[in-house]
Amino acid sequence: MTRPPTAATGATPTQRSAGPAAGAPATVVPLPNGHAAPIHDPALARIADKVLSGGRVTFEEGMTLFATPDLPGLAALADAVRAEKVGDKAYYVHSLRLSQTNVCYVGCTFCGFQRTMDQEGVWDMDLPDVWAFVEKHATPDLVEIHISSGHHPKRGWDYYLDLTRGLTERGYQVKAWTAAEIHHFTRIARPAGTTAPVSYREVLSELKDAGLIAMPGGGAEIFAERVRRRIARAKVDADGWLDVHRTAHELGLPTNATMLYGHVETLEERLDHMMRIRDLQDEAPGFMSFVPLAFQPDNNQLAREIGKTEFTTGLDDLRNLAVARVVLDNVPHVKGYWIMITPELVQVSLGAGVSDVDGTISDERIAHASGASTETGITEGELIRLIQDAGRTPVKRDAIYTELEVHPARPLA
Ligand code: V47
Repeated sequence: MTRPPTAATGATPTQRSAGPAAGAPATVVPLPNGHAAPIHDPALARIADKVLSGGRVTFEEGMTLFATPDLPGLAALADAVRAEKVGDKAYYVHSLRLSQTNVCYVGCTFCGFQRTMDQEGVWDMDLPDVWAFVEKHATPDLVEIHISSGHHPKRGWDYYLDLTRGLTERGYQVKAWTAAEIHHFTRIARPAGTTAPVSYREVLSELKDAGLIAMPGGGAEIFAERVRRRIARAKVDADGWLDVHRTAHELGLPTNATMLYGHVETLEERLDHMMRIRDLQDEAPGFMSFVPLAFQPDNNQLAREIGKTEFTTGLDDLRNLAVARVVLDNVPHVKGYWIMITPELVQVSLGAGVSDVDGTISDERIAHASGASTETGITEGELIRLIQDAGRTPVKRDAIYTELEVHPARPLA
């Protein structure tokens, strides 16, 4: 990426002076609207020059992004990186969240959603219940069904294939099964009488044949072993998660990557997580979107253990999204997940690196089981309005970012 001279200063990355005069910005970031944003922190300015000249941030520079006191400068840099990828477009999908069960045996400590089979509040849909649920919630515009559920100890492999196939045959794009679930499927898909798990490749190929079009990014949590052992001990490990996504990408199945932040992880561990995703994307491209998930602190063991009752703050959320946008230079989109950080903050984050606002969702269960304060769904009209009012062009997409409809941008007054 070459940074053009800016109207404000005519400066290019290589023309920046060694040190700013008192009060003067160290550098400026060209914005898509033809304006330029000042960067006041010299350490951030050095990184901006590198990034805007097509360079890639190192781990140390990533930590500088997390540490900079110049949040507006960081947001402007992330916005410039975003604009280079998508121009003034911001994406959303008409989606339905399907959580066909909350039965789960994994026991992640951050999760308020999971239940054992005999516990109060449990649900577990057979296939006819799933079809009825979808019929009840489907509108003519529905494109994507995103499945988000638990590791069920009893359901057999055919159930998951039939579920994927049945939804596909009804005309919906199925984005489903986290890497952690794929790992579980390698155990339940093995032929009777055998003990060795089948391979990730076999499981993914069968799901793809049944219609699976994309995979969500769940189950990544935080890759660092120190944290993973504490919050998701029984889940697939980091290498397993990455291996599933590598295999999916090799099979032509696009995926997302999440990161659960705002609990016991350090900023170094957040950055390490992003860097592992960046490395995998270099090696086996296929990630569509990076999705930071802000820890929801109600009704779960982790929140009780660490005495956490407060949600992440808006500035932490924004900084995290902006850092992700700058670090993950090879991932097409950073998603602002309105369910966990509110539609209002997602709208603001459209100026800090975010190019996707997820979807209409309709029936979110996981975040709300842990206290999310947002609605469980949102209308398409509301998503369009929040994008337009941020000065962006709303683009309705499908599960794999095919553009379905481009709405007009509304000029900012
Ligand atoms: O893996 C569970 C997270 C994930 C909590 O790919 C929690 O487009 C915060 O993966 N606080 C499932 N997060 C949801 C998910 C997802 C969501 C939106 C978009 C996409 C995508 C994927 O929810 C789990 C876990 O990391 N989670 N409990 C909690 N208390």
